[in-house]
Amino acid sequence: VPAADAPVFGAWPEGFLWGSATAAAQIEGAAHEGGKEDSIWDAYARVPGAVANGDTPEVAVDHYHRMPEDVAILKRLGLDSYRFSTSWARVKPGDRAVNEEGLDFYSRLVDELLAAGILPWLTLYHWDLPQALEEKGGWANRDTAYRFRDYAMAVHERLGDRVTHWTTFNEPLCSSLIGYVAGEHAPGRQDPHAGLAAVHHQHLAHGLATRALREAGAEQIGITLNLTNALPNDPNDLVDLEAARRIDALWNRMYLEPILLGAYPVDLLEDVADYGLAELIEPGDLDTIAAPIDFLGVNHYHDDNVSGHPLPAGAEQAAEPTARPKRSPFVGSEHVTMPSRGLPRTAMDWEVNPSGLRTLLVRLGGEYPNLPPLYVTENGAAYDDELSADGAVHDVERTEYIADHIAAVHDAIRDGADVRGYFVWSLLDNFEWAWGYDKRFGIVRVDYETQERTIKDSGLRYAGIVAAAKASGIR
Ligand code: GBH
Repeated sequence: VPAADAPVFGAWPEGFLWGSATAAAQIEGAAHEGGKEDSIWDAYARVPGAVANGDTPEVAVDHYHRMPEDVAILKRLGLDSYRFSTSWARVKPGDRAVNEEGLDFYSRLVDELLAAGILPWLTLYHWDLPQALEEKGGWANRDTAYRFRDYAMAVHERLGDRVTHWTTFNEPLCSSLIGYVAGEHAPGRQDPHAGLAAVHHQHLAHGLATRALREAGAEQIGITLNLTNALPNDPNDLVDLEAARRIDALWNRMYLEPILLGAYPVDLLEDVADYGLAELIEPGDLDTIAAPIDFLGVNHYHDDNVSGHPLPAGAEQAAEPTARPKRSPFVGSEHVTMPSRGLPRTAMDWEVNPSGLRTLLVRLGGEYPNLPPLYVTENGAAYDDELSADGAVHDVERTEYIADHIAAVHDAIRDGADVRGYFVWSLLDNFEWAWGYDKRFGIVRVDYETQERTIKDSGLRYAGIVAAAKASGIR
């Protein structure tokens, strides 16, 4: 595959990990096979109007049945690592006994990856809680954190002899505030108290699982956060500066500080004082949450341009994926708006600004002296691409997006950021949550009728960048 003309932006650090990422509910399908029961996404997708076009994760891209073919694609692309998630509802359906048949699937996947020379990078929670646990209160129920630790241990017991890299949560912000407050993701609740309870209980679950995994001998343990640069729309406007502070507190520091410093930010606790976060913290919780981690995963797609003023009349609003009413996910800061900066946008309406990734990666090291090594665990773009008559997918914009962001990562490393790897989101077109199959993020196209896979130009270019980077010598 490698293209000789790919830019490499100079040499890369020794051992820099190149990969691609997916998530169980977005690709596996087989939603009710092999002993798997409903996750909250299976249940939520059945709510009329919840997901665009009434799409569901029932079949997705049939990865459950096509796993060897998908691993062969990773190998063909020359990637070092594959970031995937295990489905809790497949491993412990209804949170009952362990479903060995579910674990068998992940065991085969891990073996297939290792045989292909690809490092498995396993995420335990990418948003698909067993529906049976949601019916007991879901993440708003503190007990769910202890159930998560049990599930993590069940996966480790079966795969711990072969999997070295463990991620507890993917983007807990989304599965708490977007799922329990905005109601735009499963379970579709719109309750700020429940949302902040979900935040704290996911934190606790992360800490409990981190400790238990450590004791069980897991080598590398971390968490993936979706971090953003919260930029004041007008840096000279105090109202915009205050709004940006609030979003930085809620989006970034609400996660970074309990995990890295063992405390919630004081300003955040004030911003959300009406919603009971402080009251949920039990003695010892913050110590548990601050259990040392070996790496921090950073998912970054776009910056957030933040204002405390209403949007100008007639400003174009981002399209809504679904027919359901959506609440603001900005708990305690519901007045905040995100005006356009007039930059180019992807099909998600997200602004493209590669230098934001560089800024973010460099800034984190400056703000947190005990920051562990960073991995960009997701970065990528949705565009409406099509299969051409020549049988290829000429996704020029995605190709540029990926190359420009890789260049930004290289710049960040040159500026001193300790970044050890980069994973493109996503290996395959897939179930894009509330957007269903409308938005394509893959570097490999999937025909949803035939399930045929076609490596897009962006995938070929990425493979070329990886090959050239590896040949470029060591920084
Ligand atoms: C990631 O999250 C996911 O991990 C992945 O599963 C998904 O497919 C991929 O990105 C592409 O969407 O509340 O209106 O301010 C998405 C990143 C960042 C999207 C925060 C929603 C907040 C929107 N998310 N963003 S809003």
